Amino acid sequence: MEQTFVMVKPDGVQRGLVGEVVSRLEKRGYRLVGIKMLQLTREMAEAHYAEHRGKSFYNGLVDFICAGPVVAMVWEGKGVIAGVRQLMGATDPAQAAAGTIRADLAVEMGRNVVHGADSPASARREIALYFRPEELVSYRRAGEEWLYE
Ligand code: D4T
Repeated sequence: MEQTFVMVKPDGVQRGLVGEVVSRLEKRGYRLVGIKMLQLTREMAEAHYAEHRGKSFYNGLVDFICAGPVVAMVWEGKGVIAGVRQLMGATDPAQAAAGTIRADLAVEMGRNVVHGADSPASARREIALYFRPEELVSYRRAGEEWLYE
């Protein structure tokens, strides 16, 4: 089954939105297979956002993601990478579709509550950055026969 990496960013943790984010993914039917709270070091943040190094917003982004604890998660499900991106909405909350996490819970791009991997390669890279294989569990959620045809 496809897996993706999701993070509740420091703003989401401080604003008490961890449960809300988890709840939206759970209700869609995705399976939570790994979760941990951690304080990112600068080194981890730079590895996470390596693709943005050199961009104007990079330093602010690294400062922000290290500004408080985050919740890192691995979610599993059919089409979960694209599905989570859809539930999150556009990077800029002002452009995000109504009903998405970012449209409903955020105002500005630099405080957009949640991160989700944007491709299978990013998902693999990010999962490996935050989790050892033995930290992920394999199980089936009750009622999956009512979710999948
Ligand atoms: P993340 O990676 O946080 O899930 O966001 P996206 O995948 O939706 O968007 P991204 O990689 O393009 O941006 C990463 C992160 O940088 C912030 N950002 C982005 C910013 O502060 N200013 C900007 O101009 C851009 C493009 C927001 C998300």
